Amino acid sequence: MYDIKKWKHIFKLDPAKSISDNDLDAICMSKTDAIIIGGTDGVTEDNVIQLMSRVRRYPLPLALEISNVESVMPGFDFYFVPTVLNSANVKYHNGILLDALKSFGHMIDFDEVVFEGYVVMNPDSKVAQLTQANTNLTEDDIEAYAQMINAMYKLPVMYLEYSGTYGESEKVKTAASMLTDTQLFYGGGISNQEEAEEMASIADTIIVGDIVYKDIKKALKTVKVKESHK
Ligand code: 1GP
Repeated sequence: MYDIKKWKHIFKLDPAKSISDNDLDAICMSKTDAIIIGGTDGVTEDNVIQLMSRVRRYPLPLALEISNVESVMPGFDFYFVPTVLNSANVKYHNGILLDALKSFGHMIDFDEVVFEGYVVMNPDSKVAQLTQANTNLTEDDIEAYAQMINAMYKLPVMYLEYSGTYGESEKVKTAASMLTDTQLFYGGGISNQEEAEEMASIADTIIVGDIVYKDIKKALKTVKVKESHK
């Protein structure tokens, strides 16, 4: 079985965006540790199934990050379930989860489920707007969220989500310094190898998304962090 703790680099592919076969082939053959399929809006059963079947031709771990119950389906190695801790709406803490468990709780294999403690940092991102996240967070706030995730909720993953913008390394360091058991995912705005290196030297795992669709060559270079962080 795959060991998520060893993952340094992940590409996140948005099922609502189109990607050519060539680019997808390059992403899947890039030696990234895993692919996550996930997005904030326009995620449907149809586009998830399509992308899943294309990625499944390659022998690498594939996770679905759940954004709505309608697009969940069998066939993934892992199901990443976000709980947005700085959301002002209980739906994004545990409301969607409650509905999902009521419908599917009896058939879930919990060994495949990874609960992610999300802290959303970019106020202009779709995810911040959708979840009504309070992104105005001080270092003290980040420290407390990290403690909450690591020592109290004891979640396996803390996801510092800067989606669409490159984050403040000091805040990422603050989160990292509080985590003893929880794995730190950093995602947001990584658009070249240098940025990938910087965040990979602080967080356990970096997530690279949008640059795949903007500049595939630069996206592929971010995988080099695996060489410097063996
Ligand atoms: C988004 O954290 C990921 O959920 C990656 O962010 O798309 O900005 O690379 P980008």
